[in-house]
Amino acid sequence: MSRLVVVSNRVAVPDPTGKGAAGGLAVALREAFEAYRGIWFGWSGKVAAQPSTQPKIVNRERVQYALMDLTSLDRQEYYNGFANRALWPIMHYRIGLSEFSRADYAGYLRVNRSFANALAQMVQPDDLVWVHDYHLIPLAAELRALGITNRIGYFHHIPWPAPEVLGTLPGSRELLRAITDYNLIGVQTERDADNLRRCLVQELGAVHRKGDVVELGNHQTRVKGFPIGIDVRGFEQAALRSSSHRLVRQTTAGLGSRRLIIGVDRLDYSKGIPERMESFERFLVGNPDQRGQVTYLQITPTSRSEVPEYATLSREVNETLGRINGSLGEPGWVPIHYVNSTYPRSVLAGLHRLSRVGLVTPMRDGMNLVAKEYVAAQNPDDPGVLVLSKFAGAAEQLTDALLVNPNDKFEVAEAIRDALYMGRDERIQRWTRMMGTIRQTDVSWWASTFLKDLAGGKNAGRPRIQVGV
Ligand code: GDG
Repeated sequence: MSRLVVVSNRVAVPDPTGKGAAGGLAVALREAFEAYRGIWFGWSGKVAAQPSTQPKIVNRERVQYALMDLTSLDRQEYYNGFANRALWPIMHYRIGLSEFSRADYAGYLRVNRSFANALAQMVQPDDLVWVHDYHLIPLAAELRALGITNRIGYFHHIPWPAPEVLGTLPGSRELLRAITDYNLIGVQTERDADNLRRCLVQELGAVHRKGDVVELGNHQTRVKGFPIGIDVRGFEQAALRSSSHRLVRQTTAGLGSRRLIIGVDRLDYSKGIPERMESFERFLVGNPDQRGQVTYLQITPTSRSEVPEYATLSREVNETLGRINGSLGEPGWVPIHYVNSTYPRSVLAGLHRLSRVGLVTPMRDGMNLVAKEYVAAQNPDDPGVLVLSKFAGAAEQLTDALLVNPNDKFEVAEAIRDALYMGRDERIQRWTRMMGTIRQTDVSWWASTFLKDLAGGKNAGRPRIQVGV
């Protein structure tokens, strides 16, 4: 049977006690390793004086974790630089925030090449290789240059923008050429798939054949939507058990008769946190009877703090928060509670279940797992209402949420009001339909669908056109 070789920027090695907060991708890929033996290869998260030429191996059950150290220059150029300051903003349609530097781009290519050199020595002829996310777009091209002919798949977790947007990034044509070295490219939504196919056609002169097939010169690749899911049962159970958790009990007691509105997001400008706070402000201004009746809790672990745009965002959020709480708060009532800590998954699930409204209003998002987690955590007899940005990938599936344009504060404020006033029957109907979708397309469905497609695809090796195809 084929082995599975997963490659991602960071590798989640389980701690030996089996505890530890597992992120979405870690859960997804561990499920994939239930069906396959294999290797998980990537950055250890450590910085060393010399870059690794060979990975450090950690064996845990069926999986071999292969960990590469980076130098601080690698981290600066590849990770903080090209991946997070140039690619991330462009992919989220924020051309003005994208900081391109030739040195960073060279560092990005250098790390991809050094990963490929180390990985090529470990890959066996029948292995299925599955590469994750925007840090590693050129990896397949580097592996092909070393003679690796295995099936290689890529999953892009963040949005893929329209050609007019991607085209503003220097080096984007080279990235597009490199991405065609994958046999199968997975994106979150049909909109992303359409954008990527249009990029390949418009920028490289590729031809879009039937369905998901794109042909460039003498080879073909496939671009297809595979909406990522969550561990639905795990989240449901965590939410059910959570009421006894100290933090959840304290929050319940502190709320009294007030209703809770919740937001959970990494501190990232794509998530629309200051914009969301201003929408909540608009709601309070337009509905003075609701002052003192609702509390908005925003949980926001800090992220990428070495990237300057994130420090700016942090200041902006704090200023917005201070202004709103200062102008609308009253003795005994703070409208917005803002916390930067990271909570265990069980606590998050419990807080979601307590909340009458889940506010998920990113300016752009690949999928947004929090939207699905909010739905999964609800009490089926008295579920809360999801207010969801139409620019989150999740909006393609969760059409029973209250869909909003996060740029329109009046529209979001109105949706908050509608959510708070929605009757129980309608809440149950909407929730039941969303939960059905979430269950059908959970995380194991996602991983197994992608891998089946990659393993069963016609064109093995460098995706060349086969005679007669
Ligand atoms: C990228 C794409 C795509 C958050 N705070 C805490 C915590 N979290 C967890 C959430 C959720 C995860 O982090 C965040 O996932 P998202 O999907 O919302 O967003 P990104 O981190 O930007 O992820 C995104 C995703 O990849 C998967 O493909 O959906 O579009 O941008 O699971 O619950 N978890 C814990 N404590 C916290 O305080 N334990």
